Amino acid sequence: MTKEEIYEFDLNGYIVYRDLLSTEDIVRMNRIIDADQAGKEAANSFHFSFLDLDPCFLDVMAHPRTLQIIRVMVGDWLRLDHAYGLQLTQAMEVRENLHGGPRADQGEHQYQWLDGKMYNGLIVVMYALADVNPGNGGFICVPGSHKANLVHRPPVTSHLVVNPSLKAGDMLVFTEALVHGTRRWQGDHRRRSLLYKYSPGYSTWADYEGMQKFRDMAKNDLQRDLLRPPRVGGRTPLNFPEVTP
Ligand SMILES: O=C(O)CCC(=O)C(=O)O
Repeated sequence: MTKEEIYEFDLNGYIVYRDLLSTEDIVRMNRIIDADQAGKEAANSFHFSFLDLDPCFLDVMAHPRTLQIIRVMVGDWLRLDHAYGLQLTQAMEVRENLHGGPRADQGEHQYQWLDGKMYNGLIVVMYALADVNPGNGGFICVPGSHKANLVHRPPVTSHLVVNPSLKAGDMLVFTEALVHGTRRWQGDHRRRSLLYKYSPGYSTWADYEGMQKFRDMAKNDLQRDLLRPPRVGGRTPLNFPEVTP
């Protein structure tokens, strides 16, 4: 991360990177998900699972540019905690809400600096597979709330709440220590996002047992290491891949 990017993430608790996924990737992933959901209840469900639908989704988990960024946030032992997709249409009911915030979930949601280094708990990498235009709804947050000194969740309609716009292929990264949530979808098209949630190597938010099956699908050491169970003793850092321009 550049100094400017670190400043932005520190200030707001989230940051958007543009064009992380190519148009071909977006079309392909949407086709795979559509095919999986065709005729199923999942097509109308807010949450969906996708990680085992195609090897391309584990490739995205290990995206070199993404890992380079979240390494700064989570450290050299980072691991994939869990992943799921979110989709919304105007017709879908969604419980509008704000949740998370500093020290939430037994203190797991955390944001701290020590000796010039950033420390985070669960970090969310959200790839947009469809545009989010101004006022569309979907992901919302209270910028800066990851550093708030009071426990408070304003109403979703508060002037403190923002709804970041995204183009398909953009990536929004946020800390779960940020107060964040969802608003009803107002767009004419369907919202669809893939959420990859990464933890420091010593911790887990989700039940690790649910992640074990994905490890068998990993096709290289990096993917296997990203899917390791949490541990401290004797742990080796990830072997981070080169980022090619
Ligand atoms: O993107 C959204 O609508 C909400 C995501 C969220 O609440 C979460 O990742 O915890």
